[in-house]
Amino acid sequence: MAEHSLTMRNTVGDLLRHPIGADLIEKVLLQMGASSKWVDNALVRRMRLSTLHRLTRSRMDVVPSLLDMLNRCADISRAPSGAPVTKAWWKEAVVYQVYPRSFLDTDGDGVGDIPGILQKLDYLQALGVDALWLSPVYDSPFDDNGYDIRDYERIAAQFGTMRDMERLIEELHGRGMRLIMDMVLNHTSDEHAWFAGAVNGIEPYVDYYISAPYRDDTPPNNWTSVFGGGAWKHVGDRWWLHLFSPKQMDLNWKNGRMRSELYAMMNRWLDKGVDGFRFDVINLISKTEGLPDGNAAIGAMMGYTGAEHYFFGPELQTRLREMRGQTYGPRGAMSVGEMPGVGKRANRLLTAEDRGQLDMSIRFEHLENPGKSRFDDYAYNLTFLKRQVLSEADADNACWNAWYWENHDNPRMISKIEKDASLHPPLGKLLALWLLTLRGTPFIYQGQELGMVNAGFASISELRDIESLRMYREFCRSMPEREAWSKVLAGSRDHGRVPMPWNGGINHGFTAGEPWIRMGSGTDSAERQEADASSLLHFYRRAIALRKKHAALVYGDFRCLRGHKDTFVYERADERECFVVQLNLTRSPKPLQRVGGELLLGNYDGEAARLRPYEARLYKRI
Ligand code: ISL
Repeated sequence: MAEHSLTMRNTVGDLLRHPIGADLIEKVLLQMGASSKWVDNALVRRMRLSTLHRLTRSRMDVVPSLLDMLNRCADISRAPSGAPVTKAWWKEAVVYQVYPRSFLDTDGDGVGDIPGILQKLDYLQALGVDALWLSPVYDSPFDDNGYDIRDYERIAAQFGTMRDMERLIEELHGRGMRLIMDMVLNHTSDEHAWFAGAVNGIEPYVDYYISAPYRDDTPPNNWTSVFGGGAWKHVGDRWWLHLFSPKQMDLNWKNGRMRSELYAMMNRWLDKGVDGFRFDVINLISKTEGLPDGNAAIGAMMGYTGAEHYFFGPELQTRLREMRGQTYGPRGAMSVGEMPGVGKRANRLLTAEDRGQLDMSIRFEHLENPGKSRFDDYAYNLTFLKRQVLSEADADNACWNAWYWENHDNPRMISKIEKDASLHPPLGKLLALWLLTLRGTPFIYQGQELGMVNAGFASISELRDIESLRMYREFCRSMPEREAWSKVLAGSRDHGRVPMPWNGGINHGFTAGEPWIRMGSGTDSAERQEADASSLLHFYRRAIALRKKHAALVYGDFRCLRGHKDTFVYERADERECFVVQLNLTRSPKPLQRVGGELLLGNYDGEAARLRPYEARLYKRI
């Protein structure tokens, strides 16, 4: 957009007025562990970009790439809305993510299945959740556990049949619950019929994927894969792009016929009754025209090269609008987009109600402390999470957040924060109360309600995840094996993927066969927690029930109250009721605020003069 076009003659202040520019600067400062105050300085703001370039070029040559990137962004003007919050079922819902492979196996093949989910609907209903998000169950060669789809309209045999799927939808609806399907639309498996057509030069499929002619062994550009290694695979007479594994081929969203086929497929799922979609890495679908090289310094910072050419691509918003209009929008189904790299301001462009794109997003900024990555072994400090929640709290009313602490791509949150297992029970409850009293839709990941912790893997042979295996190989090239293992162990997605512990039986009741991945360690089973009124499972039920009973906990305003820096005290209030949440974010006692009111829920028995380790309390003001 012309009014936003930036040149080297512009200033740092101009950069900060650009929504994506401001997001990126915030990200870079965080990554460097530097304070955001740095850019509040008037002198810095007045500095010309040419000067910034001269000063930083030798260490981090990013300014020209950044300008190009920002000048490619379209449709970025947004007047503040301030519109009142509209009501919607998905704002009131508590979503529960099922990772079907590891939920419950009913046929003894060691892999969870849809009949297993059907068997546990009573459990889920008793927990109080309203909607299930199902990680992919489509036909797949399972190179990336189903995020590599071979056929969008078949159910993988190991998970069951289409009839099982239809029963799941019926049973959920019969209970007043809903189903959200995971849609992986940035890429398909290389075993998808379209890709077979493409590599054989059959029209119209060649143009369904992103490719370039093969001339020699130099790939079309320097992009690397998020999972390590190059991002191009040579098949036949062409190079094909894969931002993830070499079996996950990026679709070409510039091709209208391909898009129509995707939309028609989604509409057939909606016809079956699904209530919404979780879109996998949906912000990656539009790539810079001409696929230019990525900036090396940005690549080094991100861990993979090229991201500035696709994390907020030129046609992203147009495509999201088009998809909404032609599929779920007119039917009132909900959408939540997984969007790595998208910051607060970009998120507003993509999820504000009046912009007709996505309803909510799954973002990443809160997952790691400043300067840390998932593969660093460190103790996560919860005061950072408080900062992130506060920074989202001023998002305008027409944007609705999705909040989550865990999913199938991350280690377990309790383990990231605290090594001392004796503190895990209060910590698990603090995380529950926090999540369920925020403004935004809470997403609970399976096993979180049981306080599952990291799996305690003993060696690389126990890991199954393609990302872990590829990153391990990559790390081993530049560091001793022991160090590589400790990085992979810190960040492996498999921690979140070990099976659910249902009871005290063989394989904790998950399977009668050999589980596809080893069982976790040290978590109380659902059966034992069911019998113990003081368990985390019961605590989740109570917290969910309170959220459902009191609209102020869903739609009410959020206000942070003054308190100690290591505590988080906030209010949720509407015109009828007011609640106060008080959290001790650390393992040592902290001052208690006298808030008055009735204690509705807490993670310790009785009252104490100070907040105990990870103590969490919910009061209702009278
Ligand atoms: O940000 C990341 C790497 O630095 C990753 O977390 C990545 O963006 C994220 O894993 C994307 O996740 C989704 O798409 C992947 C799939 O493997 C994940 O399971 C899925 O959630 C590719 O489809």
